[in-house]
Amino acid sequence: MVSGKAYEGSNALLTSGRTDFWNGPIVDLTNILEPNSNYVVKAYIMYEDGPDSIQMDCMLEKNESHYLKFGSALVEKGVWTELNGRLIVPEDTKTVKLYFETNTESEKNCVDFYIDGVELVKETAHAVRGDIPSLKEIYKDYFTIGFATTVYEASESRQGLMTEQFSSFTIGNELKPDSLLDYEKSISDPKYDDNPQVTFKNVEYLLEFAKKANLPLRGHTLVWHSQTPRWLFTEGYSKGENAPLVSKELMLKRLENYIKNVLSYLQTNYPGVIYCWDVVNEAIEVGDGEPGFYRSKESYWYQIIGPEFVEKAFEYARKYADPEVKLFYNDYNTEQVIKMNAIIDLVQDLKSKGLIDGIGLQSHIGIDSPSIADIENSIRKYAELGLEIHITELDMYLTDNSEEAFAKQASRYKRLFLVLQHLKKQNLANITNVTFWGLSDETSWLNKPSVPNYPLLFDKYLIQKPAFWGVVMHPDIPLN
Ligand code: 9MR
Repeated sequence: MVSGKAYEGSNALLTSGRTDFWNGPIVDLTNILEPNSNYVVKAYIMYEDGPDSIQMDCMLEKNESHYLKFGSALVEKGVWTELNGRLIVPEDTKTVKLYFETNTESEKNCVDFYIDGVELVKETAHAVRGDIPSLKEIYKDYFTIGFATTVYEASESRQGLMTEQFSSFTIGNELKPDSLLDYEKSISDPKYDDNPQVTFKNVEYLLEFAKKANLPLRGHTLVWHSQTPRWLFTEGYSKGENAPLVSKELMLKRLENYIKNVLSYLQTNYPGVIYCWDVVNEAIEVGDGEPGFYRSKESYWYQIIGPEFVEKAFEYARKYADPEVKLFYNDYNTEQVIKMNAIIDLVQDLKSKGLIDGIGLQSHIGIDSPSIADIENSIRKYAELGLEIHITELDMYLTDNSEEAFAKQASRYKRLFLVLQHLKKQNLANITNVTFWGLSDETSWLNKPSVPNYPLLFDKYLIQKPAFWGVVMHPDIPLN
């Protein structure tokens, strides 16, 4: 142990006098680590003399004779670097020791190095997901089950779970205007002034995945006040902070051409992949105090076109969408009575004009509210309009990861799914899809490094949580 060198505190462990690459401090953990359990090991490593960088490995010595590498990192000279790994202690383990080594056998890389901040944490998750029931199978007679994913979350290692469990999906970000709009091309020629240009480079990977996996896609979203750059609304597509907004007439042309460009590309290149669209998202905001409770403050659509932008968006979507594509209005807090009534008025009008097929209820709910009874009553109300109902962005805000909190979440999910199934079974609401807003807690929009959140069915290792067993209505999950 030396002082004056440390990642944290004032001391670190110095390893010197090494004569081979595998020489390193070793700790006997035979009586500490339990076979078949999962552990996360973390340490910080630093060295001062030698090559510019070296690879360091976390190693396990089992039964005095087997060596298992379970984590590694490239460490740069002079920089404290985190080395971490996950390990499962094999069942036949009699003795187990942990050590760190350098990994450049050929060069007999025997640099001195410092170790600090070592942590060994047992994980409560199971080692493997095991044979679990499939959500899409369980609910196949009632509704399809979806999940949202962004491109970053859809790595190949996660795609197995996605296709085993789900029968539809939504792209979390990459089909939104800020992802599709092509600024350079739009400003490249004045002829595009009423015709915003689009590019699909950010979303191509997910469209290919949808096609390959044969997973129907909910299109999300064409017209929204958020994730839409201001330049779409300004004269000459100017990015100037105070650039003037265009006229209503020009904005309607931009709206029509945007919808046309997006739909025609997708329908030509990925025919049949997108089976429905959230044409307009979140147009109601009671707090803005407008007649009809339209969102005005944050919405350039409303500020330029007025309430008519909603109907126009649906009119254009109907005009350019393939005939079998279903058109939805999507919103959150749909159980709140004033908001619900405003949504019903808006949607009723669209329905009378034949412009809409369904309502999307986002359903970002909490662990206590809204009550399941309020959710049920609101769905019954929306259902009276005779439109399809999708639960489009379901998650359950929960910052407590205690066993009790997870059990409560599981019960609430179970109760909710009992209600959804009942409403469909009894023909009380034509619920045709239920989509979770994300696959795992770790990548949920609610999860922040400073305040972790646990709103979904799978944990960060993609292992099912009690909430999953609630949704599959396992008899061991009580109904509170
Ligand atoms: O999940 C999306 C997140 O990655 C984005 O940062 C966020 C930005 O607004 O949008 C999230 O998705 C939203 C969805 O598009 C509309 N309803 C609310 C969702 C959560 O914010």
